[in-house]
Amino acid sequence: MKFKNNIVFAVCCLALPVFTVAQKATTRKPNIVFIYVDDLGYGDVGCYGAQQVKTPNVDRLAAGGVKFTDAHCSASTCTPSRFAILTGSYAFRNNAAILPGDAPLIVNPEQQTLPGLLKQAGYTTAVIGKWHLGLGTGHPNWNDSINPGPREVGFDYSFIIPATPDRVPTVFVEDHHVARLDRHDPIEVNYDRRIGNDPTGLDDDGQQLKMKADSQHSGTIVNGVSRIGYMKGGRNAYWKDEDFANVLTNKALHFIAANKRKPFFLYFATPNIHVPRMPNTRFVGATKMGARGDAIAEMDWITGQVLQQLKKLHLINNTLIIFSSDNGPVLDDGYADKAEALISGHLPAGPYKGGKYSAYEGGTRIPFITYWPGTIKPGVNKAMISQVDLFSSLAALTGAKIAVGAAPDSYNFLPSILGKSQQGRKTMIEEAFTMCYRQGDWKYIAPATKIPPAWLANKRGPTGLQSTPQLYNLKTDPGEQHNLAQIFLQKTKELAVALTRTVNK
Ligand code: NG6
Ligand code: CA
Repeated sequence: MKFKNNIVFAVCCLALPVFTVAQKATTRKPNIVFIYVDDLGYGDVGCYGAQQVKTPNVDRLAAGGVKFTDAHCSASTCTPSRFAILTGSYAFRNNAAILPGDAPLIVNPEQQTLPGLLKQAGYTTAVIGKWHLGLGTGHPNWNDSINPGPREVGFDYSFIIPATPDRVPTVFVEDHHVARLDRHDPIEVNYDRRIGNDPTGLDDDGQQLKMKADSQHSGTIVNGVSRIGYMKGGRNAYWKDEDFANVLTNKALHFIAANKRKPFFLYFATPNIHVPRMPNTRFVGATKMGARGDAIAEMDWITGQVLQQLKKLHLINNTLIIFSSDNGPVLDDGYADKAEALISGHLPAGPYKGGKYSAYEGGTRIPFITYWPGTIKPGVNKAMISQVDLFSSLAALTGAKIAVGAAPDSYNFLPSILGKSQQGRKTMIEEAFTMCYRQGDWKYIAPATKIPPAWLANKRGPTGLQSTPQLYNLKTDPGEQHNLAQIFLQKTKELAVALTRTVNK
């Protein structure tokens, strides 16, 4: 009997290491690729109703994955939405608003972040593309080591557009340094006054500009485009807008290949389709909608490149792809690129009202698709979720531990993300230049109390800013046409109180 037991024991011992290795191979943590598009509206891709632009790659993700119909970025502008994803907290908790190109980092390196959390769980992490969360502690010295930045908040590698494509400095920052900077031609940036001798949009004699711009976008001209802000020097480091897709996609594909043997998190924040819209010549004329439509076609190509790379490296069945946008659509965002004139019936926000900057649904209801062949059950999901929930959901996916007090606004909706549930939020905040509060199909828009930036008046879409409360029932009125605040006084009051309670939580 004793002998027999010993044999069993020996066999177990021998078998154990093999079993562990085999199990490890099959339970390897999934890679996570987050494709975060800029200013892409709910109706801007085929799978959400677009007809004038073809998006076969994004449509492929939707057909084989989960297409959410009530998913939201946390705000109707970029910086707040990105802040919420990386921190799991709504941006108002940090007063985060659209940042100039020389602003300090607004994510506290001491706090737990999404990339930091994934790093703890064994992931190699990278951000490639638009950052727009500030760099350094004051105004960065672009000629020196630039920190804190993405590296200090949890990214092992970063190759970024510091703010937006329409803002100076028009250079990429790789880890802590401006890429390709010639030390003999130092960069200087100023957001208050003109510096250097380069022409600005206001000097333009009709010869230098590829596109005319409004007065806010009439700072220093780089690559035939006048920007917000002024800069001098750093010529060797200037980006070429038409090469964004090639340069950034190459970086992303390279990162995937270099990390194919261990779990990675790639936050791929393409600047498409933000202004100035300057797709590569390969995409010019891809649609009849001009630069905006062509930039969407280019964005679809980018998505296809990522998909192909994951397939080629046999990573596709072990990678969760999340595809989304940072705010709703805008046609005229300061440059004369004919986006409005050539719209020809296309509905960038689909059936929803408003778009970028707006408190209406078009501001934050965006495409949101999750894709993971073999694991995700394809379908359409009506759950109400917010991108702020990615923090807790990805922690659940990877077994990472959320620190006490971190990610206060983030909830775990992993089962919905994996297509196994239709469970979403019961309530949600949407941030614009005012605050909105969803409770199921009810939507309350608080009266605007802060004075919005003057340029907002030039945007033609409805902002949703009113001096009195608004209440809509999105089930019967998805286009937010009938303000019910004066009819359902009790409901309006209830939601106003609930919003205040969440804000003060
Ligand atoms: C606005 C800019 C706009 C764009 C936006 C940020 C003006 C008049 N407009 O302030 O062009 O840069 O900020 O876009 O300055 S976002 O997608 O990054 O939020
Ligand atoms: Ca944006």
